[in-house]
Amino acid sequence: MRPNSEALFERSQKLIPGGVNSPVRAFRSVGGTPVFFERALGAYAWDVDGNRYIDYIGSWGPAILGHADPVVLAAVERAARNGLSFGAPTAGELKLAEALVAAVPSIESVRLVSSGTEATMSAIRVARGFTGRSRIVKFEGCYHGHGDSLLVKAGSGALTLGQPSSAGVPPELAQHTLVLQYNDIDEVQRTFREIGDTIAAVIVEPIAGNMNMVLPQPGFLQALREACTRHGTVLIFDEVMTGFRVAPGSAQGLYGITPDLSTFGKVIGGGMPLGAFGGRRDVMAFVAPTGPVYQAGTLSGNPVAVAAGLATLEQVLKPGFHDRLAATTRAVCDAFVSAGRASGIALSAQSVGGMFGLYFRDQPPTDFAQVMECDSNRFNAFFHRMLGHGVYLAPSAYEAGFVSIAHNAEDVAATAAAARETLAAMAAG
Ligand code: KE4
Repeated sequence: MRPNSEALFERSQKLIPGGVNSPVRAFRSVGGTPVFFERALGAYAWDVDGNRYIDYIGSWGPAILGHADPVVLAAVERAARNGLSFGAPTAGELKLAEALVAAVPSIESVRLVSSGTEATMSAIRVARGFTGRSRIVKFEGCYHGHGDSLLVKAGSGALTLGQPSSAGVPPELAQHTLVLQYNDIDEVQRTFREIGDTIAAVIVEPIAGNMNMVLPQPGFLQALREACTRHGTVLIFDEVMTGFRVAPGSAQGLYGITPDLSTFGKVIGGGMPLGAFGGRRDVMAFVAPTGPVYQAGTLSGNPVAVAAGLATLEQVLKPGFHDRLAATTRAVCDAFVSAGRASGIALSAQSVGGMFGLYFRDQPPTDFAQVMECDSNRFNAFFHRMLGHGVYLAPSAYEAGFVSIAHNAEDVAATAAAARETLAAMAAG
C-alpha cells in the first residue's frame, strides 16, 4: 500500500512550488518524501497514514504547550464564535499589548502583525525611518524571515537549499545589507569604527536558531549594544524564535541586554498567525499613523489569533513553566549525547529553555564556519532512521529543535532508545 504522503506529495508538486507552502518542509536537504500530517495532540503528530511521531518541531516553535492545548482551543472557539476578523480595534489586542509590555521591559510600544517576517521587515523599515540611514547589519546564517533586505546570506530554509542570498532581491537593495560573522566581536567593533554612523540597524538572533543553534559568546551581545548606543544605531533583537521559548523574559531577559526594538512571532500566536514588533517609545512613534513610517495589515491583531496568543502566554508565563520545559529539553539532549557516546559517532547537543541544537560534530559550533563543519550526511541518515522510529526532527541540519511542556519522561525514554538503535546501526555501517 503506497503511503498517502507520497501520493499527496506527487499531486501537490503539480500545483504548489515544491509541493509545500514553505521550502524547509520539502525535505530537499534530507531527501525523501515529506510527511503529510493529519492531526496532532500534545507531544505527538500523526501522518496521513496514521503513523505517530514524537514531534520535536512543534510547528517550528509555536506549539510550546503541545499541540491542540484544550485551553487554547477553547479560547479560539470562543473568539471565533464572535466573528473571525473585524479590521477594527478590539480589546483583545490591547490585552496582548499589555501582556507583551509587562513581560518584556524593553517594550514600551508594540504593533501586532501576522508573521515573524512582517515583524522584522517592519522593524527594519522603522529603524531606517527613525535614523534616516539605509544600511543594516545582519549575521551570516541568521534568518529573519523573507523580507528582501534580510535575504542576504540567510539561514534556515535559504541555507538548507544552498540559496542563502535569494534571487529577485535587487542588488541596489541588497547592497545596503552588510553581513558580519556571528560572535565576531572584533569585526563588529572594526565595522562600527569605520562606518557606524551610517548604520540604521543591527538585527540579530540573540540565540541563533537558523544555522542550527549557536549561542552568543560572552560579550557578543553586549558589544552590539555598546556599538549601537555609541553610533545611534537601532539594535533589533529578533526574538521570533527565542521569544518566550528560552525564558519568561525571552533571550533579552536571559542575557540582560536591552535592545531598542524586538520582534516576536511563533509562541505569541500559539500556532495562529501572529507576530509583533515593539520597543522604545520614541522609535515606535515613527510608525503610522503617529509617524512617517507606513506599516499596515488587514489581519493584524486578528481577534482569533490574539485569543490563541493570550491563552498560550498565560500558561507559558506561569511560575516554573520554563524550568520544567528546560529540564525536559536537557534530558532530550543528554539522551542524544549518551547515544552518540555509546556508538562512537561524533555527536554533540545543547539546549537553552525549550530549544536545542543537535550536531554531528564533537563540540557544539560557536560560529557559522563551525556549523558548516558538521557532518550533514550523517545528520540526514540520522533524521530518516529516527523518523522510522517515530521521532520527528527538523528535516535540515541547519534548524534548531523544539520541545513542548507536553513532552514527558516516556517520550524522552522513547527518543533515547530510538537514538541508541539508530546510532548503533549507523556505526555498524
Ligand atoms: P515567519 O515569517 O516564518 O513567521 O517568521 C520568520 C522568522 C523570523 N525570525 C526568526 C528568528 C525565525 O526563526 C523565523 C522563522 N523560522 C523558520 C524556522 N527556522 C520558520 C520555518 C519556515 O520557514 O517554514
